[in-house]
Amino acid sequence: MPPIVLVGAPVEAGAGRRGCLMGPDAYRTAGLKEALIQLGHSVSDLGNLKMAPVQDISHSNPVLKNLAEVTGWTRALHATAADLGVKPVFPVYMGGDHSIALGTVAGQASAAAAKGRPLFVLWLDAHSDFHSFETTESGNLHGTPLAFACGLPGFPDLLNGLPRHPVDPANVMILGARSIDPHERDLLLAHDVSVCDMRMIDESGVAALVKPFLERVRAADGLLHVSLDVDFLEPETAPAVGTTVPGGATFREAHLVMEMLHDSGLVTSLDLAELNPFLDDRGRTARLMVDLTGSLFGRRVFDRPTRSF
Ligand SMILES: [Mn+2]
Repeated sequence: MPPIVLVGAPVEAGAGRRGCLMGPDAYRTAGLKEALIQLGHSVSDLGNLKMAPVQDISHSNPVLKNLAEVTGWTRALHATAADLGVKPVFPVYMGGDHSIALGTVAGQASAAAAKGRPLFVLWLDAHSDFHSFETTESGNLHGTPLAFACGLPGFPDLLNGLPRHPVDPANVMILGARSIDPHERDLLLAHDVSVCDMRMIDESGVAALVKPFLERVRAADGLLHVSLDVDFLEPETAPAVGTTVPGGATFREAHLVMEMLHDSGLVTSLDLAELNPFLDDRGRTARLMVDLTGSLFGRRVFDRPTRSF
C-alpha cells in the first residue's frame, strides 16, 4: 500500500454546533498515526490546513450559515486533494465536520479525471448529505457535500473558477442512512443514487450490500473514496457527534465494512468526518474511529486463507 498522508481539516463552520475543529487533534491524541505505523505503514502528518481567503461569495438562499468560511475550507481542501490524488500516496482527511467533503471529493475527482479513471464514493452516514445550497432548510452546509460531489446545480462557485469533475451518481453508494429529508429523497431518486438504509442492513447484512458495490468498482478500474461520518455508527457506541440518530451501525458492522474495504485493495482516499471531541466520553469515539481506520488499513484478528472479496 502507498504511504499514508494525514491531513488535518479543523472545520466546524458546516455543522450546527461547535467542536468539530478539535477533531484532527483528537485523532492525534488517540494515536491514529502510531496505530497505522504499527500495522506496517509509512505515515506522515501534514498538520492542519489553513482556510483559503475568500471574497465576494454569495448565494440567494438566506439561511446558509458561514458560507465564506465553508468556501475557504472547500478551496483549501480541493487544492490539497487534487494534488495528493495524483501522487502515489493514500490521503486520510481528518475532519472537521462533513463539509470537508465539499473539497476532498472534488479534489479526488479532479485527480481521478487527470488519471482517466472513474471515481467511486462510499458514503457511510446516517444522512445522505444530498441537499444543494438551494434546498437546505437548516443552512448547515455539512448537509450538502454529496450533492456537490455529484455535480448537482444550486451551488455557488465553491472552486474559485476551477472545473468541477462530477462523480457519476451511479458510482455512489450511501450505507447506513436513516434520516433523509423529503427534498433529498426526491433528488436521490431523480439521480438514481444507491441508498442502502439501516433496514437493508438489518435484512441482508452489510457484507451482501458492500460486496456488489466493490465488484463494480473493480470492474470499472475505479478509484474509491470512502467518507466515514461518525453518525454512521449507533450513538451509544459513538457518542461524539452533533447529529445523532438512533439505530445506527453496530461496532461489528462498521468493522466488517472496513475489513472488506481493506481486503478489496480498492480504497484510495478516506474522510473521517463529524467527530466532535467536545461531546465525547473520555476519548472513546476518537479511539473507535482510530480502530476502524486500523481495520481499513489491514488490522485483522486472524489471517484468512481466502479473500472475502
Ligand atoms: Mn454526513
